[in-house]
Amino acid sequence: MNLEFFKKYKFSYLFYNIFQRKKLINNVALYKKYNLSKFYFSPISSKDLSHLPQERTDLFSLNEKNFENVELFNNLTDNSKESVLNFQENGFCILNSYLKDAEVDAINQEITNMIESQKVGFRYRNKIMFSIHYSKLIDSVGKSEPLNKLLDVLLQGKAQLFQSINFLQGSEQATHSDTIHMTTYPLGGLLGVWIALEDTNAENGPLHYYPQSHKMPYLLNESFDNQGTNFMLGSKTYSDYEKMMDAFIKNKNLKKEILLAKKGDLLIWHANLLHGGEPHINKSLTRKSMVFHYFKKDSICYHEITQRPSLIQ
Ligand SMILES: O=C(O)CCC(=O)C(=O)O
Repeated sequence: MNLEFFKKYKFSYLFYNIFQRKKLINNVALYKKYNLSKFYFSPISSKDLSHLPQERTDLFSLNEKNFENVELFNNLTDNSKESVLNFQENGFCILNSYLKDAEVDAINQEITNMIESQKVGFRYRNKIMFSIHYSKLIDSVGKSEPLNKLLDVLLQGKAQLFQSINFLQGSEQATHSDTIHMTTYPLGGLLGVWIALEDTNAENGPLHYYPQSHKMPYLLNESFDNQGTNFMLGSKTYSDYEKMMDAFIKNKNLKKEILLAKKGDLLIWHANLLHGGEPHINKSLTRKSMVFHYFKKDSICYHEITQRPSLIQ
């Protein structure tokens, strides 16, 4: 039996997760709340939750009053304020010059030092995963109170930092919704925060997104016949998901925008905003950037494609 086949077997993760009780403890109360007969370590996917109400609680309206006591919002430029107020309409917002040059330089130096000392390395080709676990500086950027207060309003709940990803090159990731990777019940309990750690341009793989695509249905395992069985994950691959997404975008005639960001700019995307990375054409250039993903507290948090509960530190 090869490793890939073993990973398709749901119990392969289950045994690992039995020993992760501390990181999965929230599931105990949540499964009770939703009357799910599952252990904290059990495999979970949208199929297990399909009998629960599915109305879109993640689409709501926002106005200035929502941000009355949010210091970060009050200190934004008029352009960035307007962008935040339009978050629900567009599925994203941009805070220009969120970090100062010196703050970005310190983060870049920290990443260089961590790579040199082998504290972190690259996974999935070009991603440095979870640098927040190794760097107090990067963790403090993700957990910054002013930022988190703003995210709380956009999530209509408490934002909880789950993951970070650092890039030195463009991700070149095909268009996707984060919800296929980090999923919640109720749907929509996730935000992505992307920070430019240098300017992006047409040649170094800038970020792209499809405005308003967050209002489209969530495309999960069922959408590409990947639900699997009680024992096995679905037989489809991630590239099958990407193909389905590509066909969906063409069919709906969605319009892409490319973000030419300036060093220090910050973009927040909705859980279901379709986004990805453009080709990194000039490999002699870098495209340093950082992503934080936040779950909404008191949501059931899991990974749809691998049907695993999320391990929350
Ligand atoms: O930085 C990029 O190019 C895309 C990153 C991304 O899609 C993600 O982290 O979900």
